[in-house]
Amino acid sequence: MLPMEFVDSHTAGEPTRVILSGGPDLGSGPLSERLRRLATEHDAFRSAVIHEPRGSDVLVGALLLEPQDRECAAGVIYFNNTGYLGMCGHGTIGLVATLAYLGRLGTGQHRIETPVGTVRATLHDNAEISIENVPSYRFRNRVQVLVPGVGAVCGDVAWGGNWFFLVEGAPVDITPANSDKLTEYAWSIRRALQQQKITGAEGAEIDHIEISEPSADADSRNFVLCPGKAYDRSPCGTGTSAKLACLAADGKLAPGQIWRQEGILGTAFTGSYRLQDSSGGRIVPSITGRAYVTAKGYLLLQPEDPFRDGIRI
Ligand code: PYC
Repeated sequence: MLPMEFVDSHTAGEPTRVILSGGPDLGSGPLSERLRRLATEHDAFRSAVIHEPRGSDVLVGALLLEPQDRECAAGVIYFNNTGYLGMCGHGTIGLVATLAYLGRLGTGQHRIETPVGTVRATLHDNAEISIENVPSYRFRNRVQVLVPGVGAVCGDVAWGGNWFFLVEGAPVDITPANSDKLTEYAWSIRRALQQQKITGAEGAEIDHIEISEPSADADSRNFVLCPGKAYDRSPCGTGTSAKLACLAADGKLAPGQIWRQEGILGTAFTGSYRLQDSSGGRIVPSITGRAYVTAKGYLLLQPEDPFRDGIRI
């Protein structure tokens, strides 16, 4: 494998590693087809980039690709310590900050192709970045799941580019000091959802758990557990989109109204939505945040390295 050129950034505390070159050849088909090829034929690439010793469980990777639609500024596939993400909000903000840092994007609006659809991103003069996410919606309302050792937990199932189970009310305050307890709580909900076969549309696995509580400094504070048991350091772009879809469905947030979503570190995204043209209850969420570039370099994969493809546990 060739050296892989990368840029690291963080968005509201959550890291993104953009692979600029040296990734596998996935052809030039639709992003969903290239994702299928990446997952089935080149999963060692994901593992080498994300797992120790080069990465960590909390890192989200972003493979930069030529878009199929030439109107788009870039194509991208996101991945993490356990697999692949349809879309990633903090990752898209990190991707735009990275491309701006490299001089490949200027201020203004850009389109980015992902495996679950095209998203719009705007780089503002003040370096903030807004993304207009894929259409989002609440799939099921007030679903009860019986969680062993906890009892009945009620939540909504919503799509924000990934599948979320959203619970109002946390068992302990949402602070970094409580991250272990929050992780165990959210993980037990995730397992119970699997066991009780509670899914998203068409049987899709709900692989993100979002716990919210009121906040003094924002409209809400959340803890989001990602598929590989790492928690999102940011307020989670797709999670905030799913939350906006639930608020819209409950009539608690009007189109255009601002929602400030804080994450576990106290960093915040600003969200709002418009109704999708042909509606059916779907909204188009906009999420605004800021990312900072932290590193640039090459990942090297020496053939004789026993951990060339990362340490898979
Ligand atoms: O910001 O959408 C997001 C996200 C998903 C997983 C981690 N971050």
